[in-house]
Amino acid sequence: MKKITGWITGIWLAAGAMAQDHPADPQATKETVNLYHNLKKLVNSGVMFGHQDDLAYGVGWKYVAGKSDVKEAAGDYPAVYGWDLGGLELDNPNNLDGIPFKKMRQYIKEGYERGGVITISWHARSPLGAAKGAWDTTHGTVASILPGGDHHLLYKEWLDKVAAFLLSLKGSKGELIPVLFRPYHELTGNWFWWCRNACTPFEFKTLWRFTIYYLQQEKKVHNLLYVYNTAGDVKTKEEFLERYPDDDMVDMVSFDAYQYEDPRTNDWFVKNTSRVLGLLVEIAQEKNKLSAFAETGYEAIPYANWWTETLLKAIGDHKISYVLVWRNHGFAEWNKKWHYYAPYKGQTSEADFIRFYQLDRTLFEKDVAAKKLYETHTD
Ligand code: BMA
Repeated sequence: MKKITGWITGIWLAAGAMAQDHPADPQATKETVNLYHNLKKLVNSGVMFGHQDDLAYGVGWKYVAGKSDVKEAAGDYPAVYGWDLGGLELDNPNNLDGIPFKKMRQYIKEGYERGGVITISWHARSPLGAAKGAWDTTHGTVASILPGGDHHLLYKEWLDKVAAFLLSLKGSKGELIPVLFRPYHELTGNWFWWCRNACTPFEFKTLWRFTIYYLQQEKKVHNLLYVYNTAGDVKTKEEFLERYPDDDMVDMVSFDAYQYEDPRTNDWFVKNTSRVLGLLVEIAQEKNKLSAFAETGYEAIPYANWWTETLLKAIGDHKISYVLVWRNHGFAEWNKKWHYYAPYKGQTSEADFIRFYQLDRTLFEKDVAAKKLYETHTD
């Protein structure tokens, strides 16, 4: 415990003199700083649409150059591309959903070069080696990887691999690709080893602060904007912020929430999302941070008007940077159900998705490419 306190004090003091309107990382690369400022402005133009694993596969296809279910349905790529590093920590060649990291790096580069935005989450396996991977809630797991813990060295090795991957993401001029990094997501849930029921607020904050400190200061990773992400059922601002690692290590606040019930008979999703977005946007304003609805979707989108009748209503007038829907896996053998969240050509909700796409307020890749988010703008 002594070690932790000493270390935290050091970081706290080092971070004290942070400038107000700048990414949390004082040494963020030029492109990362530009992205941060441009995203601050972009909320006045609209909400970016994002999709997990968009370029890697979709319903009925895998690894086809240039292909995207979103593009085939709407005519443009998503503005935000989500990817996940789960498995990288184990030296696996593929991530937890089967995407080779080599291909992922290439897709990230493609999306970035076209002007899109990259976000990365990390379903890291339990460091205790639990069979359920990230989905394990054994108490003490987080404590075991903090400074002074039994698995601290292992955790640093994991971060070395994460750092190496993040530093390998480069644009054509050799510049590092900025990433909205969203580790330890859904932290207020009760399903991952870093969730609320598996560690104390102090342990969580220390996990976050150590992780960011290590990537930034020890590994010199300066192409990240840090995204804090809760589950979707937070009741109050205090609850949302109970485990918040502090302003000097967060750039964006966000939450995840999915549609489960039929939206025609159950309005929970619209009401709840709108309520939590209200809290989120207030917090973002108070703290001068960005905000996002970082994961959502209605599995297999069985309701034809879900995009404009449900999702759009849920977002309402809230000014957030993006909304991202989860991956288009296709048919899931594990529960014999279709598992996808974006429409593909011919899917039930395609026509409504096109209406959603055509709105001025929704931003897809061409819209954001025109804004040149990685360049400096003086206006
Ligand atoms: C879940 C499902 C899983 C997947 C996990 C991480 O929502 O899509 O199949 O492994 O996300 O991507």
